[in-house]
Amino acid sequence: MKYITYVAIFLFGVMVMVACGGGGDTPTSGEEATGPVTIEFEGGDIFFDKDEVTVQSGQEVTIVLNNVGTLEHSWVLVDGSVDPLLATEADALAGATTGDIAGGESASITFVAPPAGDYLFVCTVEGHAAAGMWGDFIVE
Ligand SMILES: [Cu+2]
Repeated sequence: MKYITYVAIFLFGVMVMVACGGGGDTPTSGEEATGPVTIEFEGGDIFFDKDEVTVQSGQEVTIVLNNVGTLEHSWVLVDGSVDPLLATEADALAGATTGDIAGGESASITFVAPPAGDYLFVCTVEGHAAAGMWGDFIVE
């Protein structure tokens, strides 16, 4: 009797796992992979709180820059071939620039992630990239 009970419980468990596994998993994870994403940055005197982020090509990306310093800071997306120390707002891709944001202020920009590749985000305020205010923006 006991053995049969264990077998019955085991088979029931397998059936539940199969039923659930075939459910909504695939569409949900697909949506999450390409759905909009918001990435929040803290920028201060003189740093970003992140040095690398990764998004999906074609994904709608919202960047929030919270300037927690007293100096002006910016967040500008540029191609990976650009020297971050020489980058200016004119290098911004896909309209992805916050412009110069005063200390204590926040800004939010939304853009569509460019084709897969290696990009950079840079604070284009003079001297800030040289002090380390840039990082890798990876598009998969
Ligand atoms: Cu800066």
